[in-house]
Amino acid sequence: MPNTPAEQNQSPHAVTRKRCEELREHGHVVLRGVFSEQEITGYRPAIRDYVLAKRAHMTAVEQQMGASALNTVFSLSDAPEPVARFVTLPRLGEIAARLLDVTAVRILHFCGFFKPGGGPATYWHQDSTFIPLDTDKILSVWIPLTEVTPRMGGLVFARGSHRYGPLDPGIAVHQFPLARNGALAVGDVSVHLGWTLHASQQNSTDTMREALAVSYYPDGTEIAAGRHLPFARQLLSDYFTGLEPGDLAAGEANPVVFSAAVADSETRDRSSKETRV
Ligand SMILES: O=C(O)CCC(=O)C(=O)O
Repeated sequence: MPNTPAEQNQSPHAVTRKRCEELREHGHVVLRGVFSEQEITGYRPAIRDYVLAKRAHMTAVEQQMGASALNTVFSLSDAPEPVARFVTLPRLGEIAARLLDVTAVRILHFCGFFKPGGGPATYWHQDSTFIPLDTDKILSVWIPLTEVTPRMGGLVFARGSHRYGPLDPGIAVHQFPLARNGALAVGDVSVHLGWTLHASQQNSTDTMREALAVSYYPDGTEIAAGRHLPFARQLLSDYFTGLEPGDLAAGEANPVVFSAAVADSETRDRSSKETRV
């Protein structure tokens, strides 16, 4: 997927060692200023049109909540070019790789979470319960397309819950301190791990809360056996078509979006060209 040289060369300055430790300890972290306001504003119309078209396939209840487990497939194969370019940005991939402490990541999937004004809370869940991959290293970057104020249905996390694998949400939600993101400015992102128990709050404003989440896993991960929840089955058929448990999760819908080896060799090429000039 072509990215402009400026986008490829952006360094994920927001990922400091402190932020990595925070993610490891809490299971979620906010990164400020990953994008400029101008960048998000530039991508927003294309993302918005795409997500709104996908919303038409949701039930009325799902539309109100701003999420669907089964009725919407977001795919690089039908995403318009600016949307595909945004979700495959190496900058986001590098953030995911650094936070997961791996050398290369693939996109798992991406999803629009548009919660209209008055929309209800989204139920507590752990993303990894729905993901048919043999790894605990799943990470989602939740990217607001507009400012999100605390009353607009921000994410809320059961802090530290990622350390315990699958949990019963109804019980576990009372066993961990709850942490809310608070206000996010345009350009900030919220990151959580696959096992972090989380929900989103009611949108008690009259403004649509617009967000896009992109999820990643380490290159080299295999398809897992034995997790058969409906959403996991849908992920298998829509995103890992034809792959079986034990196969490398490396289909066309899941490109490598960041590889440290490729980034290093590009940096070497650039500096040798500069030396020659
Ligand atoms: O944005 C929301 O309302 C829910 C998002 C979510 O559950 C996720 O990003 O995993």
